[in-house]
Amino acid sequence: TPSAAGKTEKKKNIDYQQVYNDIAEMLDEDSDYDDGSYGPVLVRLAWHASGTYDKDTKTGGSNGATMRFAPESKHAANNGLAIARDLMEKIHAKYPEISYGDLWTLAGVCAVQELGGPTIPWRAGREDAFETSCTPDGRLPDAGKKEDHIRDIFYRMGFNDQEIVALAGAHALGRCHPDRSGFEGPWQEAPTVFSNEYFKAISTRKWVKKDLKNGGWQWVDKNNTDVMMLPAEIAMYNDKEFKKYFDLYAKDEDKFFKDFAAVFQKLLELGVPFKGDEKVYHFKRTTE
Ligand code: DDH
Repeated sequence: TPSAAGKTEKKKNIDYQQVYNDIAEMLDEDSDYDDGSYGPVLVRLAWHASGTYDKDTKTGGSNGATMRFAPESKHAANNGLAIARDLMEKIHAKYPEISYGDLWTLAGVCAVQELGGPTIPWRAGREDAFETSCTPDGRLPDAGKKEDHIRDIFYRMGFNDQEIVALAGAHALGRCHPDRSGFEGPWQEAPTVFSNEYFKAISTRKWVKKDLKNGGWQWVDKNNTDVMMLPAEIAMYNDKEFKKYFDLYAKDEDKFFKDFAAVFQKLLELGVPFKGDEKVYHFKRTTE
């Protein structure tokens, strides 16, 4: 059960590295799930919990973890994320003091790092809210729309063009599911490895339109029609301002890792009321 909103928080005594380790252990516990890792869907949970932020009204974001409640849990953009939230309930049962916002963002950090991505600095400080703080539908990007819509959505959070492209590199991970978004397939052939392969794929392959059974369409690689791009992504790639960053990250993985670490931390911290004295964690990978 969610903890009460607004209660004065005592200093919590949680071993966050241990929480990280427990989540890491969970990532590949079911080899039949998708490509064998829960990592990608946990990254998506962290992102959808955070990406509702509106900088003008200072509403939404990972503070509050309002996706626990309807109507936010039922927003079409959040289809399939019950899987990730249910996984996190098991961790929460072991660490009842942790807020859901802290837990979900920590899980996103853990998944990125364990799948080979950069170290993402992380701080605790989110507090659970009630369902009255649920955000309105429509704050997350619509994959069927074009680059102007994507700019509207991410500028509202406070990101610039380069940050938007760096964030999109998370699509190296995971896949689209017909029963969640209506799209189908991974963005490239190694969806459980965090890399700059997404940028290499979008910038070097020949993308052709494919009609889907549900009446929609997506782009597929002419030479491997199992891999895909969303309509919004090719629209972004064809935008001059966005394109230069796609090409930059395709050529320079170190630069992508560095920029992604900074912008993913920024995303996960949007709207979080830090007091300023929080410890900054750099979690150790389980392989370290
Ligand atoms: Fe995404 N994403 N995303 N995405 N996303 C989907 C899956 C995943 C868009 C649309 C979709 C980000 C940005 C965008 C991840 C991370 C991030 C799916 C498929 C759609 C559709 C869902 C499904 O069917 O299961 C669009 C549009 C954008 C945009 O920027 C224009 C960002 C910023 C992130 C991030 O994490 C920083 C991940 C990971 C997945 C794979 C999930 C899975 O289960 O696998």
